[in-house]
Amino acid sequence: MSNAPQIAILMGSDSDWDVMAEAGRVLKGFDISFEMIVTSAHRTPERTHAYAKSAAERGIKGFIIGAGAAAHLAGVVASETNLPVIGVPLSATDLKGMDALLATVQMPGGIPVATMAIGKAGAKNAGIFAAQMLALGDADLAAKLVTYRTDMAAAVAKKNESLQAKLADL
Ligand code: RP5
Repeated sequence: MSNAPQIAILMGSDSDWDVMAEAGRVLKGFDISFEMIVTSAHRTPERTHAYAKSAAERGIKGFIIGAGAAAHLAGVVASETNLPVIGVPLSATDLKGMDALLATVQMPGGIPVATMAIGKAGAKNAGIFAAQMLALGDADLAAKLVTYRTDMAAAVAKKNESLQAKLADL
């Protein structure tokens, strides 16, 4: 992994860590350098704006942003940068992520946030999506993504074999 971070993973609170770690795991698996910080659209607005504004000049190529509740973090960052922003809505209230999903996905025309599923699947897919973006200019990474799919298909085939064995024993 090279030292300069290519992807910035942001989360609104340390309570988001368990889910957002999924995105970090995926990036690590593809040897993509990243940094991960807690910053909040509402609780630390100035820091969030400054971070978003300065990211491109530091070599960041895209954001993965998770937040729960009235999740404005991804949209606020997107408003300050032309780098691609991937949003991950998180379940943090009694509304179980539907609040964050709508706040993240319903961006006004002109400021896109590529919104993933709520929770761990969304964080995982955010990591893969970031890898797919970077792979457009990186043949080695593109090859790793092909292998990732092949391995996934092999794992499913293996699960089916186990299931067929259980079925035979019914
Ligand atoms: C959001 O509020 C965070 O992203 C988190 O999901 C949620 C709750 O934050 P805490 O009260 O746990 O710090 O801003």
